[in-house]
Amino acid sequence: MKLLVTGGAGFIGANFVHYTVKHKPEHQVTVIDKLTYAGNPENLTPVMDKINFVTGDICDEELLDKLVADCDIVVHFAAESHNDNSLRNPWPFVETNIIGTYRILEAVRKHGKRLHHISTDEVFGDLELDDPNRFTEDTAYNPSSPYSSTKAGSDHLVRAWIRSFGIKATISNCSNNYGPYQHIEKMIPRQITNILSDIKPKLYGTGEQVRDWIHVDDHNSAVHLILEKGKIGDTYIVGADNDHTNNKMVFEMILEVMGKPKDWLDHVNDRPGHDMRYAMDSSKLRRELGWQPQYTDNNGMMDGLRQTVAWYDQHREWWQADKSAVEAAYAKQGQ
Ligand code: NAD
Ligand code: TDX
Repeated sequence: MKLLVTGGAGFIGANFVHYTVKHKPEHQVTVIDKLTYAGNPENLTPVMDKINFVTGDICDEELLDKLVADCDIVVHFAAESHNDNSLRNPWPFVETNIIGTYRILEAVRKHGKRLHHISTDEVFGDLELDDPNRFTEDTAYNPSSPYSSTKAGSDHLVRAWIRSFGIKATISNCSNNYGPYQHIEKMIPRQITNILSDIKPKLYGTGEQVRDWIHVDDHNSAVHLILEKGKIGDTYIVGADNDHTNNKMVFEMILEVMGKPKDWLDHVNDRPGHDMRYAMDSSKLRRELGWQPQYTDNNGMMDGLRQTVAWYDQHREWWQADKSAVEAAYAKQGQ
């Protein structure tokens, strides 16, 4: 199969390309990536001789038409992905997440190609801390931030193109990912690189918010399974049952793995509109497609974190040049 991977120079996309080259070498991979601040071609250096890399924008109709015509499946990761940035400047989120997805839908419709659309748990909004429910494929959409509302918009476009035009598409909504190559603006790599730089971790607000964490390789094994066995038109929830408060993640997990005292952190301003809790019920994916995550429960999460800490420790040249600018942008918000 010829895969066109959008956003393949970003965190999850690059890990997907590595995973594909290693575990599914029968596929030919072309990446299209605009190389925004979040995209780094060095993320693909180890596999660059095995793939085709195109620098370009998914909003570029002509380029997309040519690339989609020449592939079998589009795997669509490209997005503006960070909530805090969407609060500072929402426009790139509207442009890439909504208009970009529209361009992809029109190209796959024209050329009759398969699409897998990567989305997020955030489209469902949030749960109360004491709510026993988890998000399922049937949960109503209720996004909170400019980021999550543009991702929700993109999911609605995909669903409408499936129903109205009969395109061959699937959608997955995944929980919070962690692992190598994640931009240091995000929670886990921000705290790891803070500690490696002798800066205290920064916890928003009370730290009571809950996130459901998944190792990026578990997300990508799910994506491959959906590409192989997913039912056209269906949505799949992806989550590894690792929901923890941010307090626990910082106090008991990151600080412990990195050998620092439990109270070595700063409480900083909260995120406006901060979602309280995400929790995912991935039983459909497990039951229908036989998916099993590798990094589950507390032990799995701690193993994944240790590997991730080691990766950032061993790849300081990958993040050090960006660190002061990322922290300066946060400092302006009191974060
Ligand atoms: P990322 O920000 O690390 O990477 C995004 C990539 O897309 C970058 O390489 C960037 O250059 C590229 N890109 C941005 N705009 C583009 C455009 N107009 N044209 C072409 N390329 C463009 O994001 P990520 O964390 O790897 O997320 C990938 C996808 O997974 C996104 O769709 C995101 O919504 C979704 N997702 C992320 C998480 C998470 O925890 N990170 C969880 C669930 C779903
Ligand atoms: O410095 C921080 N301190 C802190 O307490 C940062 C950066 C975050 N946080 C909190 C905010 C969230 O409750 O940690 C939690 C996780 O924050 P992020 O890493 O920014 O992730 P989140 O906003 O939950 O969104 C992520 O998961 C869903 C991804 O960025 C999205 O792309 C994905 O869709």
